[in-house]
Amino acid sequence: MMIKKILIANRGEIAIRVMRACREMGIFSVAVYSDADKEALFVKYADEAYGIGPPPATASYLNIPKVIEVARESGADAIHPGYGFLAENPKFARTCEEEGIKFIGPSSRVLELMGDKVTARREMKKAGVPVVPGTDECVAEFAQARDAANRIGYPVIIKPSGGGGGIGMTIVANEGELAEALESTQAIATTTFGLCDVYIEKYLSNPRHIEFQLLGDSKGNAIHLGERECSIQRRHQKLIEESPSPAVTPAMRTKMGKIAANAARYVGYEGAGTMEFLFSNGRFYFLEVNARVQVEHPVTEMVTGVDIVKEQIRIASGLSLSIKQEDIRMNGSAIECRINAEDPLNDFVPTPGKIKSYHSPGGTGIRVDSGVYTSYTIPPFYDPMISKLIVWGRDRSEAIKRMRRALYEYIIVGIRNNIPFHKAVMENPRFVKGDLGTHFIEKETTLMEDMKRVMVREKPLEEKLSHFVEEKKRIAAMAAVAAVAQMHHHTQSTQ
Ligand code: MV4
Repeated sequence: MMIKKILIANRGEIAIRVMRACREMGIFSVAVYSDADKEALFVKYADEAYGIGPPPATASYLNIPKVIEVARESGADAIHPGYGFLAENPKFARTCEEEGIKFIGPSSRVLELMGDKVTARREMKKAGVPVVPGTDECVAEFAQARDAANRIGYPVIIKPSGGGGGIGMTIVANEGELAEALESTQAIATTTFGLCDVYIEKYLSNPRHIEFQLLGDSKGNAIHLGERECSIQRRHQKLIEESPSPAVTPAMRTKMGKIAANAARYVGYEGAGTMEFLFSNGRFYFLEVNARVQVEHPVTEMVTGVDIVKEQIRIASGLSLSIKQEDIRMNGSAIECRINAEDPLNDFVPTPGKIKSYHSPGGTGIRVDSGVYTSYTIPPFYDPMISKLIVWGRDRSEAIKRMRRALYEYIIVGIRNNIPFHKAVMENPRFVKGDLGTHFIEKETTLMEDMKRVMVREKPLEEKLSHFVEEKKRIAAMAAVAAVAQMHHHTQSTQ
């Protein structure tokens, strides 16, 4: 039975992304919003919208009974959770199952299996996925930890089993540091995830973060859409993602994609998901499964042409995948920059506030997924992402040049943002070479100065444009002059 009406239990750009798929499929969309999001674009985009409570997420976007109540009231037959909030919450998925509302995502059983990282590791190992050398059970006692670490070899990393995303992980260089590290990780595991269980893995230094996009349907079909490289991250927040990875050969892609899709089939995975790997010295090691649509899914859409959200909705409706593995071709190269309201020159502190003027880039090969507009105020209660700027090029080099061009067209006035950071990275020689790793930002110590140089270089633009009194004309002129300045800079730097 095709779904007719979807409640989107999320906000911002991803809510709009899902609603766009709904509109193309002839499905009605229902927004839910907190008091802080009354003026948000996704509320206006939806066919219907319902307030669900005060700004803090625990009182609104995480309020399961309230979300279910609105689904009932509006007559929605399915809920799309987006990413974050309730997206991987097995209790929420189970409530939907019990209430006869289709949860657009894997079953509560699979969410439970993948949410516990020790169980996920064990399941994936059974399914034939290479995992990092480590413990297959939770580690509770020091003696157990000592034996495991000796077997694995130092350095090791202790991780909370209930976690993911890097919170509470401790790197241990030798046995002398083990007892304290074990205690602190167990403490964080208890307070943050309500589960004191931790596990131990071999610590890989500066690996690449490479993940495979998966789709599984209710008929037992599972395919992969190639990989994304997400090595450019800071404090476990990804900032730049791309597909394909500059490190993955077609043979490696075929082999790892097959392993990942087989594992999805093995656990009965329904919906879109991601299998994360660390990639080090030419080898892949399973890390965790993200059982949701991810922020960075557009780079995969750009190179494969597959609409991942539409596939999610088809799968949830009980239809088969619309494509077969042999129909998937990786065409060209795509890069995403997350444009955040944060100050890259001041330790990336969040800078929510009013966007006074806004001009987003356009033209060939550009996609901007955003939930903002001129005069919109970014509320301080949620993550500070303004938009995702995604570009496509015939190859990585063209994609980088197009991203530079798009970043120079992008004008956000009123709040500090991380566009200077992205401009600096797009000119960084190691980034351009594709020489990436999860410690890229710490290791590239010149990025700070590079950003400042970029900003100084653009200072004259603003002065040049001060005579444009009318806001709209000023923005258009800024975009044009910025583009010219970029070309001038590029000509100089390549001569
Ligand atoms: C690792 C690792 C090295 N070796 N696991 C970070 C995010 C989470 N998904 C997994 N993470 C890591 N897991 C093994 N076996 C390196 C990271 C990692 C990291 C860990 C602690 C502090 C900062 C980090 C930054 C990047 C990657």
